[in-house]
Amino acid sequence: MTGDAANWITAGNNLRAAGDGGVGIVLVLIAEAATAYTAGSAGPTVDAVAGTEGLVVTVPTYAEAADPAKGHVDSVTKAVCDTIETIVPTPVAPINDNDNISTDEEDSGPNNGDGNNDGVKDSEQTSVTTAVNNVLGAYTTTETSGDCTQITDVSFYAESSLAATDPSYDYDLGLHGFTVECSSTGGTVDVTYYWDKVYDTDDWNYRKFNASTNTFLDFNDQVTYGTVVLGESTVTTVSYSVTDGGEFDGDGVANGSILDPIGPSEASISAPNTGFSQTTNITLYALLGAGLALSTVGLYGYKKIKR
Ligand SMILES: [Ca+2]
Ligand SMILES: [Ca+2]
Ligand SMILES: [Ca+2]
Ligand SMILES: [Ca+2]
Repeated sequence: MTGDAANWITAGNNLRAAGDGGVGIVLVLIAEAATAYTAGSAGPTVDAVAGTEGLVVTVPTYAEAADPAKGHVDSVTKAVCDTIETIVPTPVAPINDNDNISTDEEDSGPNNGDGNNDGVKDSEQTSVTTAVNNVLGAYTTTETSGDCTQITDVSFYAESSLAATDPSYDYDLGLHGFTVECSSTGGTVDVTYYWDKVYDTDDWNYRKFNASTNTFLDFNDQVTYGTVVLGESTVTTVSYSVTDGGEFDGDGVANGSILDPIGPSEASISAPNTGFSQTTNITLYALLGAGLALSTVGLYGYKKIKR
């Protein structure tokens, strides 16, 4: 401060007290201006334009205000940038939730892109993924919680596309699956899968495909069915848990990641696999029929010969 300290204090305090907040105004006072301001000049009311966020730097001379070594230039530059950000917010870059489903696809899903109805767009949630189930031709949503909440992929499979098919069960609605990363090895994920509409689950029998052994496991006693209202529609949900490295982890290893192909099945129309395929059975019936016809003809011929 120089001998004009009182002027500086008055000017600075007036500026700080001015305005109603909100937008920051940056002012640099130099001695002459401060003196003029407090000398009774009615002048424009700088108070009116200086917000409470305003930066007031008081220096005795222009030279000092401009002297980089004094740091005023840096502080004013920073304040200007902060002010500009306040006035013109930086566009928010789309959040990459790393679930391998585009923001556009998730935002196009049911309930305005909030397929699990938690008030947050699924495109902004690593733990929630809405995607087109290409077996159904409809959107479905996968929601994870617990130890594993970074979904890295979701997939949908026709049974015929798997490395093995289930001999005793059919999966008319396909299977749904995901890969999720866990916060620790051996973690457990709690999953809720949101179907596209309400289904009659009475005959459903959820089974799990283990990709490491190419076998299907009965999973129905592990799942809980429910319904949820999504906007104007109601959908079936299925909830269950899977532990990394456990029996139902599709990759079969405790490695901090869970693989989960699963789906509702119904028992095949044909009898459980006995070694005969359905085609074989039909052929067998045809042969039996032919045999019956032959024996009738034989019997008739026998009778004819005898007569
Ligand atoms: Ca996404
Ligand atoms: Ca959501
Ligand atoms: Ca997401
Ligand atoms: Ca695993």
